[in-house]
Amino acid sequence: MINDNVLAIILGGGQGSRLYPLTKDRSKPAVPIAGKYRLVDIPISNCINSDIKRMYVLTQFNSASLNRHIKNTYHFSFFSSAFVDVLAAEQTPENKTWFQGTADAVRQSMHHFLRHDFKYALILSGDQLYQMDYDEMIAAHEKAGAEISIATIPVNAKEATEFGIMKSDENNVVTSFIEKPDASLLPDWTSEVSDDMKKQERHYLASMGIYIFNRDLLIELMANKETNDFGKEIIPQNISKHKTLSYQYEGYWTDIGNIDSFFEANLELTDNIPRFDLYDKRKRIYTRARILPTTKIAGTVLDHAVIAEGCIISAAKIEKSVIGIRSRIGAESTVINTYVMGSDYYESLEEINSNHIDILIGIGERCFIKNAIIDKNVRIGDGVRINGGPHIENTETDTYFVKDGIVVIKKDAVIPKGFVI
Ligand code: ADQ
Ligand code: ADP
Repeated sequence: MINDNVLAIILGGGQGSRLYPLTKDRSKPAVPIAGKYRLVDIPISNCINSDIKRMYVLTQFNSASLNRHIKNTYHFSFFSSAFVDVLAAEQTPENKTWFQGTADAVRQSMHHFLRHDFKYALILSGDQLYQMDYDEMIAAHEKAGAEISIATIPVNAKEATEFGIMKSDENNVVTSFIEKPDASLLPDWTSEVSDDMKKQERHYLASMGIYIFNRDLLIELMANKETNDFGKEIIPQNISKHKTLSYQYEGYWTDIGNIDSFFEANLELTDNIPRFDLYDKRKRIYTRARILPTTKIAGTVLDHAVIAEGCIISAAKIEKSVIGIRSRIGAESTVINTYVMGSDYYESLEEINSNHIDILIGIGERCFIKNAIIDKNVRIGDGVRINGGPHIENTETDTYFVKDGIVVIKKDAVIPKGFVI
């Protein structure tokens, strides 16, 4: 089934580099998560599960890995109108610059969207982890006769300063909105929330950055070239002019737009009952079907490990870690609190011999790795010690980057034998 009324627009990331260095060589939607997926698989899967099958992904730059991933993953029937298309910021005679903000990204791509019939544009963020049925939100939007809808979630005071916060009336119509309020303003912005939310001290109604706009209104708003951002300009300027509905959601939702939250969200998948459920067949998360061999493990103590396909593991111990596709981890190595993204390819014996490769792709023998993110195709020599944690200062070298105690080994980096971080 396809919901022909809706066109989805996924905001795939601006110039902002909060996920650096994971976004050094790839666009944000292509960042690998959860061992075998990429960030963009989350909103795309939510759309597919909600029968919304016409999607555009807006991104600041074209990356080969994103295009390959989309092309190789989302094949729809030849006879269907379904598609996922990547639109990278492009220079045209009218637009000489990159996207200036979320609304500018939408504005610059309007000519692509308007080729399609749709009643509602569903605008989604590309850096959030959640499983939501957009159908229900669209039904609420239609029932209320709204022109704009915003998905909202109750948050606590600490989080409230990082989001758009709003108030609504008894019909859930938004009456006021403030983007990322200063902590001193918060006392004026509490809302009536459910008992469950009260118990968790989640008194503020935050925007999830998920919007529905009626087609005609979107065309009208995009004609104003002065406004470049939804949260800072479009939403606050229009709630009093156009009926704006708050669609409240209380399920699991987390923003994974920076290294710290990205790291936590990945490691949380190793919990006994993770809040993000990859095993729910009604809310399936899709990704590329790679036809990889099974994972082979020898002599390893595994404790809360999530391990993807195609790995060859002889480590001593893996604890609270996510191990991505095609990972190789050598004997007597220990990996704790770490997200190993894995590799894009296996090295053949001929390649190793003919290229005189000294340090193989993956993690060598007798290594100790804790509190780290190991990006794709990294070569870690034998006896390397990476001990992340609050004791290390933020720093950057050619091969690694430390942010808030998390050590990120950059894509394709080579860490020599015995190196210590
Ligand atoms: P932020 O997340 O801070 O707040 P923003 O940085 O604009 O807003 O990002 C929104 C989404 O758009 C992200 O997925 C981002 O990667 C993407 N994006 C940003 N600039 C882009 C560009 N130029 N081109 C393409 N994509 C771009 C917003 C709202 C808040 C709300 C939070 C919820 O402004 O009101 O509470 O989202 O996370
Ligand atoms: P996946 O979806 O499996 O992560 P990608 O398509 O993003 O895969 O990445 C795999 C890429 O790695 C392919 O483009 C493949 O051509 C490339 N690749 C394969 N072998 C090698 C190699 N020896 N060196 C560098 N890149 C390789």
